[in-house]
Amino acid sequence: MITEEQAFDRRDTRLVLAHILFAFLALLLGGVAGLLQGLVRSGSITLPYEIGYYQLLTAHGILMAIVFTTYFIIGFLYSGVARTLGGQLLSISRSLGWLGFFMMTAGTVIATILILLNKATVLYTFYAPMMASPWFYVALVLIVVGSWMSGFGIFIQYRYWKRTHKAKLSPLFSFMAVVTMLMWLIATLGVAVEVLFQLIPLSFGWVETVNVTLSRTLFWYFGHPLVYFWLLPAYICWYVIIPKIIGGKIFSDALARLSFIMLLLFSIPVGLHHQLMEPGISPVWKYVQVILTFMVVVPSLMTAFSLFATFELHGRSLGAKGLFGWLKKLPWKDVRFFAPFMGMLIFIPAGAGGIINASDQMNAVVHNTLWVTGHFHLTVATSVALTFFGITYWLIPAMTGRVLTPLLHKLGIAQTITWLIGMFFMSSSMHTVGLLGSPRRTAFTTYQDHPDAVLWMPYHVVMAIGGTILFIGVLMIVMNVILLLRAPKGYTEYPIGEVTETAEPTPAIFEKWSIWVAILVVLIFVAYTVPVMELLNNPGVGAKGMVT
Ligand code: HAS
Ligand code: CU
Repeated sequence: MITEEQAFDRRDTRLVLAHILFAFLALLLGGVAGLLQGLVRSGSITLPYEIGYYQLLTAHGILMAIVFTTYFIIGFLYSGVARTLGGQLLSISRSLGWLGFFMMTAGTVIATILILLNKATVLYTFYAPMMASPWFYVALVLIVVGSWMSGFGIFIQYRYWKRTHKAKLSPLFSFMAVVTMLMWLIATLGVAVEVLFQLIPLSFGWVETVNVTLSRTLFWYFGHPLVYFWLLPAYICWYVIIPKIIGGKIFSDALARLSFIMLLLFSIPVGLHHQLMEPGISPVWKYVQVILTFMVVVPSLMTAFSLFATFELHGRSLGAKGLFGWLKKLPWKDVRFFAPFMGMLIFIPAGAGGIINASDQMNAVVHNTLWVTGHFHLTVATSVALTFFGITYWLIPAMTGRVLTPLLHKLGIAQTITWLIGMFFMSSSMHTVGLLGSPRRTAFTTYQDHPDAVLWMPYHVVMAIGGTILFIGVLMIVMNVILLLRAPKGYTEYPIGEVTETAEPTPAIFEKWSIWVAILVVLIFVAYTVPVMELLNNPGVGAKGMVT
């Protein structure tokens, strides 16, 4: 039976579904680009109609890493905020959600058209002095400002709930949603400055040259927290949703909030770990930011600890014996668990790879090689993507009043396994060939049959095989989404976990936002003031923009 309280307001359903379905459309288009570029890179095909490799690579990066993720995240956060903060969205929050949706969609459509016209072949990092059509940057502004609107909608709903529930602890999901959007807001300021004050003036021809290192520093001030913007919603699923799905409890509310606060504080002042190999930034500041990078690893280790605790406590309550007996008690046939769990499992080697990247000496080995591409296909394209897929299996039915059938569970598990196999081939060959020196962001070439390049070729072929399997995985998830929309009518629960009874109460300080934002601002100033001053005072010879 569907009770009033369980069913979603239809207007909220529409908003959430619009975001989720748009995300999967982007995944499909981005997947086509990914397939083609894997085949080109391995020398298996050449592209027709003068389509360029880098054009595809730009489309793939923007559609997957920016569009798929951002739409999915906003849809998911809105659903959970509606569910946990009063059962439905305030009309102002809903309106801001739609405003954000339309702004982001306008931006996405313009950006995609320009990429297809080969007027924005600058990859998803749009490094200067490469120069796209100015309208591409305007489109990016629309996407970013649109996402802010959705963020404001979430903040307003949260503040209203806090006002009307004096002295009560906010629900964990909503707290985490606020942290995610707050981090996003503060992080995107960097890229906004880069785009508004450097790239738009350059591409419109208002200025002659651009300070390249400064633009990259502003980009990575945003670019690292960007990866946590993808990760935190997956963590929300792992902390809040998964315990409920397995029938267990959240290990500790306070630990979960502390880890999110630490992620908020340490995600931003670390961007220089993407610029360790760059001249023009003094090593002292790289060192400071590497230390902070190792700080941001701590909350992920806490997350791993907390998840193990949830799984083990649950398993033991069902009578599991021995060190790993609890593993047998987990619901392996439930795709809502299986897909995100595989994401967690992969996050162990993925995170280890990140720690390697962040270590200066080792970064010298892996920087700008396919190793890094392997790293982010494990992190965002496996840990995060599989978690988002896992969410989709209950989110769409819960929002639309349908049920997840046993057949869909099986199809979902098959999709997850396909993804894992494809990623195994693709990512492990990327990691290996990266160590052998094969560069990233490069189209097919034999380097005049240089012996090193000859060594790389078989790995590039394996990458293409993995990429092809992954493309089948994309088609499978898109098919599953369509089947979910047509699943039989019925009631599906929105799984929100409860905390173990024995956990310590959560200190109220976690919701003293002014304190955390103040500490964050101090950290940002400590980490960035001197390096940015150095870059401003020593712009060297500014570079002229160039169209690739
Ligand atoms: Fe990264 C480059 C460092 C995490 C994404 N990263 C990238 C790029 C992307 C990306 C997209 O320091 C390329 C950007 C570009 O285009 O140039 N990364 C790190 C570090 C971490 C890290 C230290 N990255 C991520 C995440 C991403 C992501 C998350 C996306 C979602 N990364 C770097 C560096 C570079 C970089 C350098 C620049 C490289 C270069 O030279 O260009 C850390 O946050 C990782 C911490 C994670 C852990 C793992 C915890 C494990 C958990 C799972 C528990 C499992 C359970 C299941 C419970 C410590 C929580 C167990 C069950 C059993 C049965 C065992
Ligand atoms: Cu980073």
